[in-house]
Amino acid sequence: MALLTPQDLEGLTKQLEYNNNTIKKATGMDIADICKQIYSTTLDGEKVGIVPITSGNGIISNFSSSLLTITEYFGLDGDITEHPDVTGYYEAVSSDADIILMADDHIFIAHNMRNGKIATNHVCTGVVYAEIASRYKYADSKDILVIGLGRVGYAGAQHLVKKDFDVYAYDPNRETLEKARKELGIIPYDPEEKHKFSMVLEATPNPNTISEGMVAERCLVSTPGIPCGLPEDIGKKNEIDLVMEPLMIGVASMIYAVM
Ligand code: NAD
Ligand code: 2YH
Repeated sequence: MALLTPQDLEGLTKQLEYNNNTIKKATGMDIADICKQIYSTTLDGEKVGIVPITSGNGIISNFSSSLLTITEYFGLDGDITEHPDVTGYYEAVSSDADIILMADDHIFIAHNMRNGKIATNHVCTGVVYAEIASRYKYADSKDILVIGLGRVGYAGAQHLVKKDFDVYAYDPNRETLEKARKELGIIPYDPEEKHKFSMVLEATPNPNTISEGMVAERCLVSTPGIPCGLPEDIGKKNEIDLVMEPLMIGVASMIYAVM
């Protein structure tokens, strides 16, 4: 599983503001409005306990501070615990945190201590990036392409199927693709096909996953994938609207999900 690096998280607020502008232009809504629509919830200054976790590859130097920036950006009262791990968890619960955020190498969770709701980053990221793609103002049909059906892409594809979109999907892993066809009813997509999409959700850990034959003249690529799957020249040539940000959009989705 790909781990975030400190470099990914540099200039996070700028990245969020830039993406929020793109999202507004492309969908008419900002990220908070989109999250409110998905989960039918609102935020009200909740207290968020952020617990650094040392297991596996250990602490990412600016991960907890990035989560603090995000909670504050959305008007919440964030606090990083003094200690990591179980001691930090105890600290957060004892200091009456409403929501706890913590991540090891495998899973990143938000847990609402008041209502018991728990959400994972991979599902919430897939859902919110899918929702952004699905709200593209200039879409020419209900056809939408999902590239990559791993933990994030599968959740995104599932969300789009539930929303009644015509979901085409591609993953080089045949078993993964077949599983999504059987379980979700996605339409398997062959990258050699001449089918251009105006809405694309890309969720792979690889670059250059998007080729010219996949994207329409006016197109929104919504991608949490790191690195970005859209080659720069294709993006520029086709004036593609690109939403891509390494942490904040997914975390916003997690927080709204547990309210
Ligand atoms: P995963 O390993 O579970 O799934 C990745 C999938 O992509 C696999 O099924 C793989 O077969 C497929 N794939 C690889 N190359 C492909 C290609 N060329 N075309 C189509 N599919 C291809 O990974 P994941 O947990 O779903 O995460 C996906 C990406 O999203 C990673 O880069 C991860 O770091 C990133 N991520 C970003 C955020 C964020 O907030 N921006 C949050 C979570 C995950
Ligand atoms: O980056 C990760 C994993 N890829 C899981 C996230 C799912 N998208 N985890 C972050 C690890 C943080 C570290 N333990 C810390 O600093 O607390």
